Amino acid sequence: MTIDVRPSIDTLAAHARSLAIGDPERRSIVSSGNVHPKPWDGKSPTPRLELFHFTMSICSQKIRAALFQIGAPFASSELVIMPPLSENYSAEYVKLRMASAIARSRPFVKGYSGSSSVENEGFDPLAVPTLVDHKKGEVVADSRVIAAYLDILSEGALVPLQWQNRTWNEIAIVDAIPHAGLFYGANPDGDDRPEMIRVGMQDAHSKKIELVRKRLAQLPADSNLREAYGQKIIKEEAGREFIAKPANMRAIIESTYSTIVELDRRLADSAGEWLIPDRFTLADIFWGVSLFRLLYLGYNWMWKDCSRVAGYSERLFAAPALQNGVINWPGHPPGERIERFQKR
Ligand SMILES: N[C@@H](CCC(=O)N[C@@H](CS)C(=O)NCC(=O)O)C(=O)O
Repeated sequence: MTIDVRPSIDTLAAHARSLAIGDPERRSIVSSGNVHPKPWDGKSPTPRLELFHFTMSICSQKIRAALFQIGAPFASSELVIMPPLSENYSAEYVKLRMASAIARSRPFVKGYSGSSSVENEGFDPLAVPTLVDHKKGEVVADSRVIAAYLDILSEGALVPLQWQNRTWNEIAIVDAIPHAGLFYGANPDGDDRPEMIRVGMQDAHSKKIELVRKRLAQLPADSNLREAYGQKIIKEEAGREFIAKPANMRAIIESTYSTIVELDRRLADSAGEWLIPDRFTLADIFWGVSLFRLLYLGYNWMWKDCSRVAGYSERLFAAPALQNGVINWPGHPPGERIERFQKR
C-alpha cells in the first residue's frame, strides 16, 4: 500500500490564502450578487468556489464578471500582483497554481508577444487568476479554462449550445489581444494611459524580475518550483525588451486596431444587442472587459469610426456582470474616461 503524502487541495488553498495574502481585508465572500464582499476569516464555512485574483488583472476581471453572471457565490482571495508586493510570486500561491491540470499539460511561458494567451505564450505559473473548487478538489487556472469550467457548472449559462463555435472563437480573439503590452508599454506616438499607470509601469518589468529572483533564491535547491520561477524571469526579460522598442509597440497597437475594426464588421451581422444573436454570453463578457480596459488606457479612439463597437461598448459597460465584476469592483482606480460608468 502506498500512502499519498501530497497535501490536499484544501490545504494548498489554505496555505496560499493565509501566507500569500498580506492583508486579511483582501479575503472576503461574495454572495447574492453583492458587489461589496463581506470580510471572511479564511476559515469556515469555505464556499465551494474560491478565486485567487487581482482587481486590475484583466484575466481576473473576466472571471469575476462570469461569476456574477451565473450568480455563483465565491470566496474572494485577492492578491496584489504589482511590485513591491507581488504576492503572486509567493511559493504557497505558486504551489496551488501548479496543482491545476493546465500546469501539467502545457509548456511554461518562454517568451513575450504582448498578449498573455496560453496558446501563444505558454503557461505562466506565477500569474492570476486561479479558481479552486473545494467540493471537487480541483484547481483551475487560465481564464479561458476557468470560464469553460464555470459554464459547465452553470449548465451552459455562459455559452449557448447552438453557438459554441462562434462564442469560443470570439473568446480566442479577445485572449490574443496584446493587453499586457498595451498596459505596461507606452504608445510612442502619444501615451494616453492614466498617469498612475504611466508612472507605475516605469521599470515594472525590472522590479518584477528582481522580486522573482529573490523568491527563486529562497527556494530549496531541489524544489520543483525552480523551473517555474526561471521561466517567469525569461518571460519578464523578454517583456522588458519588447515594450522598449517603439516598432513593437506600434505593431501591437496596429494589430489591436485591426481587431476592433473586424469586430465592428462582425457586429453588423448580429441583429441583436449582443454579439451572439438573442443572448448575452461569455463572448460579451470577454469583449466587455477588453473594451473597458482599452477605454481606461485611452485607446478608445480605435472605435471612433466604428459606430457598432461604440454602441456595443456602451451596452456592455451597463451590463450587471461588467458593472459588478469589473467597473465597480472595489479598488478599480478612477479614470476620467471611465467615471461616467462607475457608481460613486
Ligand atoms: N492566460 C492567462 C494569463 C494570466 C496572466 O498573465 N495574468 C496576469 C494578470 S492579467 C498576471 O497575473 N500577471 C502578474 C505577473 O506577471 O507578475 C489567463 O488568461 O489567465
